[in-house]
Amino acid sequence: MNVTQKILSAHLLSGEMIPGKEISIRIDQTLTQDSTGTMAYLQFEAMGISRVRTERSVAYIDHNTLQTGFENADDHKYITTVAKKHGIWLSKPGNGICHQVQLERIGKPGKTLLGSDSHTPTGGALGMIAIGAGGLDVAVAMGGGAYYLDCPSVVNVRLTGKLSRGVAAKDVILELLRRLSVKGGVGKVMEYTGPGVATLSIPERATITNMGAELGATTSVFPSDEVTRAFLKAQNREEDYQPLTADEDAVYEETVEIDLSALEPMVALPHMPDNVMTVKEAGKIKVDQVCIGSCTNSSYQDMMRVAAMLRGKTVNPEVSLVIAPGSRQVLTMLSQNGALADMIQAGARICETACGFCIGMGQSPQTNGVSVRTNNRNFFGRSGTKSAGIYLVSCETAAATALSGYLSDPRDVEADLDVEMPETFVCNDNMILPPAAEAEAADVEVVRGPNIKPFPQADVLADDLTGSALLKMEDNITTDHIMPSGSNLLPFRSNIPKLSEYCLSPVDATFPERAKAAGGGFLVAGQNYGQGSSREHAALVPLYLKIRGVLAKSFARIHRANLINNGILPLEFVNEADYDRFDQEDEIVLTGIRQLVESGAEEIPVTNKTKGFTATMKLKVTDRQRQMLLAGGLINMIAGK
Ligand code: MIC
Ligand code: SF4
Repeated sequence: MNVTQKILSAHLLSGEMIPGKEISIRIDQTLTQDSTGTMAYLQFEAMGISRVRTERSVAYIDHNTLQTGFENADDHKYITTVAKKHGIWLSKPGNGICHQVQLERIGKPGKTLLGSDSHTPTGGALGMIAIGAGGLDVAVAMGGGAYYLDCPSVVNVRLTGKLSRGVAAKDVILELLRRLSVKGGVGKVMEYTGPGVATLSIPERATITNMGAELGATTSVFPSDEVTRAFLKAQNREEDYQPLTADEDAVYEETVEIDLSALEPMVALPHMPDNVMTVKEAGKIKVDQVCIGSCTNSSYQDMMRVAAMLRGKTVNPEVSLVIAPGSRQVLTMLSQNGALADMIQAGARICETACGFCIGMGQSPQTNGVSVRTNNRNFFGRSGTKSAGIYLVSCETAAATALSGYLSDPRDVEADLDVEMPETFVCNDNMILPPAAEAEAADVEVVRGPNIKPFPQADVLADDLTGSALLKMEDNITTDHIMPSGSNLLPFRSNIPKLSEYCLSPVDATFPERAKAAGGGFLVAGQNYGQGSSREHAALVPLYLKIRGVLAKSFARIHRANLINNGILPLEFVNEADYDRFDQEDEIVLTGIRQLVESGAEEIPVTNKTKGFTATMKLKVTDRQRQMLLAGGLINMIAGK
């Protein structure tokens, strides 16, 4: 067996391990973060389970930390109290980005982790099967319920050679994105093998597994080896180590070969993470801002390389350099060893250890600005400035760029980039609060400020559905299009009515008004609809606007599950050419849809009344998902049972 099969089969609760077939697995650990967590906990409460049944569940507060009004603080208070009551550990704001802290302090080889954040696969660096999902699926897992997924096919990403000086782990994943695209990993686990694996540290592996999310992959995983042991030992938890490698005769569905020695510094150009070329090919681009941090590139090793490059130099006068170390552990160590002073002296602006600029919480670039960043997503508008162009690079390329003022190849900068992994990290978990003991949980009061609003629930599926095509969209619509974030909107993640005023506004600002006036309808989209974030809000808000179904060429994995969990029909064009025959405002009818879903029909006739034709759409769902659609979503289904 390969590593993926070993972990999945050890956790298998139902189904057969045949790629494409539904399986369900037991979840050992969960994580939530604040921007998806409030909804996940409201849903967890609605299920009426008093205490989590996982080995370890952690609630992180790392996304909304600007606290520009009472809303963020309300969310923090709610999460803190609800976690304490129900057996969940709480990582306080300031302790770090969820994926970085989970890697340092919580993750364990061989375990399963489900997180309400699409970059949960970061944990794959430790040899875990770590999957991102919607808040509702995570709530179910916290309650001890199974997690259902399509059994993935496993891709062998065989690494040979060794990265050369100035070429980073980020360049490995950018190269994969260049080759495979943002749809290339759908339905797959990217499993790393080969002699190159041993040359990569755990944080380097984590950069790769983290950004595997951008391939659309179910997750990514590395073996657990001596490098893993050394990392866990340095984190003062060697007892969590367990070796885990693929068998000699392990079988994979596909193989991709990467020679690490042959790689060069890469860059993803606006506005897609797969719009990749080498830094040299991109040429001399003048830059206004450089941001270093995010869950992709904010480890101690990353930061030490940046500090080495900045030491004794000054950032280009026309560049604003922002650095956000990923965790309090990293920040503490940088402040103790002087590296932080090197950064500050070079002219860097140091930000809180949080998601920050990556999710548009501050540091929006100037009009038409060029911003070079180390995060994983450069989707249109995500930075908070619609006219800005975001370029994704490694920490080394970012530091070289900050110094020169132009997109620059780090191999041209003189600095000692050989940063050894420390033998011991500073381990202090005093910002991870334990939950109340079971006997005392009843006395914990859950505090709900005025920003905490109930979540919408779907109705049972009607016999027929009618409505107009409220919006027609292109390929690769992201969750940042469907439900934008940033400092204006992230404070309202617990307030669906307020968020609904901005739904799909980056595509068409008139959409929310029109949807409300029409009393709901349908959406039409191209390939890979809903790629990106796990935010369930991208389904909850359309549900609130009474969207009954999405007609698309294809869907991204997490978003598709979120739609079904919330009772919205995901329908795929059987004949892609039919997409061209639908226009915005066409009247759509799904006659006898309830009966069709009940009967297990996989082909759904969708009538376009305006144009006078009927297209066949695919409803590719399992029996369990059919029950969910009929009941009006997962919570209704559970309540009905
Ligand atoms: C993101 O990177 O888009 C986020 C913000 O972390 C999201 C979660 C969210 O929308 O709150 C994710 O990746 O799932
Ligand atoms: Fe936070 Fe950005 Fe990572 Fe999402 S991608 S978890 S916003 S740092």
